Amino acid sequence: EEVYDFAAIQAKWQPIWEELAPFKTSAEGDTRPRKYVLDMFPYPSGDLHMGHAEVYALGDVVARYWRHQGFNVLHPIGWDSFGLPAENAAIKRGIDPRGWTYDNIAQQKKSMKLYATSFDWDRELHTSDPEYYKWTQWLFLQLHKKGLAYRKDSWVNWDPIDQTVLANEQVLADGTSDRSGAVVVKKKLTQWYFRITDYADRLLDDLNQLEGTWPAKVLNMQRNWIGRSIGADVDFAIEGRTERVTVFTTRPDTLFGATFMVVAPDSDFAAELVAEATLDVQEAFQDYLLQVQRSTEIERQATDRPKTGVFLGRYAINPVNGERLPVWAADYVLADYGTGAIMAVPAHDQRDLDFARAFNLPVRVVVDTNSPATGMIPVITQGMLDGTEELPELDPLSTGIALAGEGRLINSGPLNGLSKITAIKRIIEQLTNDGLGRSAKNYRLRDWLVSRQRYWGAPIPIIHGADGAEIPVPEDQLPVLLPPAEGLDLKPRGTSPLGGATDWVNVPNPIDGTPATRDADTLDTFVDSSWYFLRFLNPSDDTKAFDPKEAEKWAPVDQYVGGVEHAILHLLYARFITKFLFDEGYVSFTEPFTALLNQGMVILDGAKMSKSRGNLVYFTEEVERHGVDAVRLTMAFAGPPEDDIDWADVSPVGSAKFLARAWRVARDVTSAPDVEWKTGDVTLRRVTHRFLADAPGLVESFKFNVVVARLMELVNATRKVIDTGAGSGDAAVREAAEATAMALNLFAPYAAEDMWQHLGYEPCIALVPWRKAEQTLLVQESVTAVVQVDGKMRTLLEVSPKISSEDLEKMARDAAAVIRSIGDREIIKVIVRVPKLVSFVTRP
Ligand code: ANZ
Repeated sequence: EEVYDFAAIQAKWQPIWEELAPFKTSAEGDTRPRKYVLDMFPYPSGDLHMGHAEVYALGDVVARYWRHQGFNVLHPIGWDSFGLPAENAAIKRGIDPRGWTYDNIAQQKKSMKLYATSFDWDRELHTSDPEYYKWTQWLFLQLHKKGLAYRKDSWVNWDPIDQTVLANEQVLADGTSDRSGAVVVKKKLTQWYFRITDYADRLLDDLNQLEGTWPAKVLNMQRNWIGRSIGADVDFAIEGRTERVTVFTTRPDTLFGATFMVVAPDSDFAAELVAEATLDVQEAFQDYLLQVQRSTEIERQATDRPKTGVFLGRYAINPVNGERLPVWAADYVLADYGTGAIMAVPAHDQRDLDFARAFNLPVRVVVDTNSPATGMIPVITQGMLDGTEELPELDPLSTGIALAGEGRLINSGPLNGLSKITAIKRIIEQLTNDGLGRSAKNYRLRDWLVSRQRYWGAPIPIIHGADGAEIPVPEDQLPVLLPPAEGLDLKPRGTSPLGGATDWVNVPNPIDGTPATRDADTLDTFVDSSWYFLRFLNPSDDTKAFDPKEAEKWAPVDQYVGGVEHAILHLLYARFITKFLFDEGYVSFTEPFTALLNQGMVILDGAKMSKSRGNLVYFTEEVERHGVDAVRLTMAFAGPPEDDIDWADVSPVGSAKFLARAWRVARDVTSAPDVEWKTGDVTLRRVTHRFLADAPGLVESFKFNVVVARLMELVNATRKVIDTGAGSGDAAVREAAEATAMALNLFAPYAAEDMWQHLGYEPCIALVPWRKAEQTLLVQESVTAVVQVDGKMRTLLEVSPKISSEDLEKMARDAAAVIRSIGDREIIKVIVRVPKLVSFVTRP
């Protein structure tokens, strides 16, 4: 007897699929509804790993499912192939990053094809191909034209190991680089930025559109990252300075409680103020500044850190009461948030209070939070509530606890007696009228730093004139080709290696032909991936980045699938670029990914897999040992997709056994394809049709593991009929085997195709429409009837939904539990509601 041999089945079908190319997609002349299912594309750092095995298995369930449901499904793949790992590997081994990258791609592609993911390979793209990055450069130029790509000097996050700048998003919570692990330091450099902050409100507000189709966790992460604060800007005069200085506050109601001002030591404003100060102050300030520059932003924002600072010898004037406020420089105020200067209200802000206590500055309470209902009393006792016990002292100066709670305004002139919200409104009105302030918003989000001082990326298409002019490379001269790596020193040293490509760097000024130089930096790879989903629509078009007409047909992406590690960066950038393209009229939608599925990680023994831990499970080994289908099925069966999969807890061996069992069922079918279903075993038919009816909803809500479990039930039920029932010739056996093959195509495409062939059909099963469940077979075989005695439930009966009232009553009377509970009492009334209820009323 023939046995299930996954290797032989893989070897048999792979070339056939290659030839038939069943997943080649076109919108041309196809009237089916369309779906765009996209998996996050891989970074080719080596062969595929188990994380890839998971994401591409799950994404493929979705893509294959919608095809069965009659949709024209676009499911493309490409490579995110620029980036540092290639460059670092190249430096380490003295090879060309290009060669390293494309060798890895070849390997991954081979693995991906073996893995039988249903991609349209005709749309494959590589972000490191000139055909692709030409359009990344084009995108840069469009942003530049609109003033959304600009250069500025600023303090940037500097990775001293990789010798390159990092976006804020690439600095981890502990202040280290997410790439190299180095402690990130600050360095002042001229860098290119994208003005994503112009889009902050829309990036925040449009998240509401994604409620319900994106994981709540991701929506929250995006919201926090953008971090909108609503408040006011207030202008303070500075003694001895003509211009006022503006501070941002979320609590303008506390303006009367301001007792000093603090500026960021690394702000231009601090430098300006200190220039006029005494030499002693200047010296103290310079020492302090050096100390500050050694600390990370995270350290500076830590609340438990002792407060440090320097008095600058200058005074600000509170616009509402004319009070003189000493101006300090302290590192808890950040230069690039708000205006880099704050009014300090120590009574109501904890950091200001800590600072005031450290430097002996005055504290004035202006909000009376002294009421148990709203105050900040640590422990409220019953005595406090009924007034028999005195309220504890709430003086922040002695308790050290700022009064952040709600309450009525005091010590605040015209604001006295008002609630916080009314006071905020009132003071903003007053400041606005007096021209001394206005309502204001601030964001945690910073502009996106896009320039990198590294080789392996898309060159920035700008030429610098001798006069300092920034000249965009004319669009018809794109792409600006990356010069060959040969002969360049790629070792990181803080400036781009491209600077060493003399022939490449020195170019005539496109405007007047005078000597000029190319910008030698390259673009952050997140720029490459911010728009790739559009390039898939016509990846070989060399006349435009993407075709708006194709975008109209396919985009936005209906279902995006990928790891939660991209919850902030990549998604935020893609959302921003989409909004920009919308504003420019290139697309008609404002969100790129309508729905998002985040899969968990594949871990081993509870730990993340990594080379350094030495607990890697290798993709190729698993696939060789268990077969593609078993690995894919295991990924789907492991649990809800968003949970981590511990590879030590799952059983690819079990998956392979199940596949063999399913496959044998198809082998055993002896009836012909045109057999009359109706003649088949009704019990099995019911199981089949229940499965066909339930599976779509389960797949659409990503309960893949439940679908697999139900499929196992179906196979067992089929086996039972073959072995102990009507036998392999029964029509229901064929019907069940066909349904099994069809559903297995979502998870185990090789086994499914082979079964399909054994069942007498031509390839490809992936293109066969989903069988519709027959309503008449969905009627439940049994229902549960409740039997009550004197209102108490005594037993449950499994009965036919068509049972007669008499039969049901008889069954109930005969039930042991009922007999016992009635005893020798008299039944005076019986209520029967078929098929659900029998209720006896008795009397002694
Ligand atoms: C006075 C005040 C009184 C404040 C009070 C708070 C409470 P979020 O919510 O994060 O936006 N602030 C403003 N700019 C700052 C900077 N560059 N570095 C550090 N802190 C800064 O916080 C806004 C509040 O943080 C502002 O409101 C300001 O302190 C401070 F009872 O102003 B507040």
